[in-house]
Amino acid sequence: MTVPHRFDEITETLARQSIELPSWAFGNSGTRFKVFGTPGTPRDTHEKIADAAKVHEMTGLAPTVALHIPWDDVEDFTELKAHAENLGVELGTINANTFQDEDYKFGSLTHSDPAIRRKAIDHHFRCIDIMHATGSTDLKIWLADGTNYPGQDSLRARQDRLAASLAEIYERLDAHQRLVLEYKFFEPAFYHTDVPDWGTSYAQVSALGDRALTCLDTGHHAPGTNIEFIVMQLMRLGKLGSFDFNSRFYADDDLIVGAADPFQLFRILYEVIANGGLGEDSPVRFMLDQCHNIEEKIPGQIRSVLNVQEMTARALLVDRAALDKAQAEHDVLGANEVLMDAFQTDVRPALARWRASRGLPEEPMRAYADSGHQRYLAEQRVGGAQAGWG
Ligand code: RM4
Ligand code: MN
Repeated sequence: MTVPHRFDEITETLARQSIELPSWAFGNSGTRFKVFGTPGTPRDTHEKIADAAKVHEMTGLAPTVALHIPWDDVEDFTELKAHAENLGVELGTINANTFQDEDYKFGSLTHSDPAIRRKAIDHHFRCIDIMHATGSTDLKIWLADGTNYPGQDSLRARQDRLAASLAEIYERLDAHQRLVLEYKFFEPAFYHTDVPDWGTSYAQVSALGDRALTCLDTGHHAPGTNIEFIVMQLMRLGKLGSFDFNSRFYADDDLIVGAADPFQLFRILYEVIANGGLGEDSPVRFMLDQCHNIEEKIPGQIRSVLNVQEMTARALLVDRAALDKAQAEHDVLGANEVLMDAFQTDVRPALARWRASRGLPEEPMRAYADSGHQRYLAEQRVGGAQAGWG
């Protein structure tokens, strides 16, 4: 065994970790076959934020909530900010949604019609105005743009229009605001996607400037992709801005992070740490991008942030000196063993004790179940339309 660290050597770094929650995780979601409702599901953005705040109260890990516009549109974002702060959380990333409007059938920021491109750019301007009211620093752009059939549109012209649209949006940001461009290799477009991979995102954001970075959604890669390599490369280039964590078995499943492949999550977090991603001035932000189609949503989010925390703790336990030595000696099996020793370490008891020492529930999942809060919400939130996609 090569895990010499004591747990108390890694708690300072662990204490720095925060994981942003997506407001949409608390609304109903589903597949194209069926969206199931759950008793107690929020009816509006205020209730979604209250649920996110509950996750933070239970774990101390999730101090910010990401919003999706227009899903979370409200009249008064200053009031929404105060509502969040009253509950002990802050508003985080603003996600610009340009994928549910009829006009965007053939694209948004890449559209060939200047009027539709204008409308899409203006939507991002509105998101930036919202960021001023909420105090958010990140504008996240994920586009559904792409084509379904070869020849449908010019791949090159779309890329050029995208660059021009992004430049206008970037120009509009303040000096403390960032733009993060997310990539996804397919869906809803099936032949080509306008930002399919990290290289395209990197090329586009590099043309913009220092405050334009890439967002890596762990579910947005083809099966078998070495995601930790991409993490390393983007960090090496100073362009990894944020993560959308989730896990996938087949497509963009948006399941609980660390559920499908805990070892992959470990490998990703190891690269984050090895490249300084948990340092005090790290540009890398952690966010969840998940949906809870059949499980309860608040405990689903609690489980998710705990999975990230547990795997971060294990990745922090890698004996770096032993690893360096084994690598220098080309000790293939020895180096691999150093990594596996950390991965196989059960950090749960130590984390439970540490949580208790910080005034948090030792076992957040159990504490939430025992609190009766889920029943309370089901009784309180009667009537009205439950929030969901759209
Ligand atoms: C996309 C992408 C975005 C998310 C939407 C809901 O696939 O992952 O980050 O905001 O889904
Ligand atoms: Mn995402």
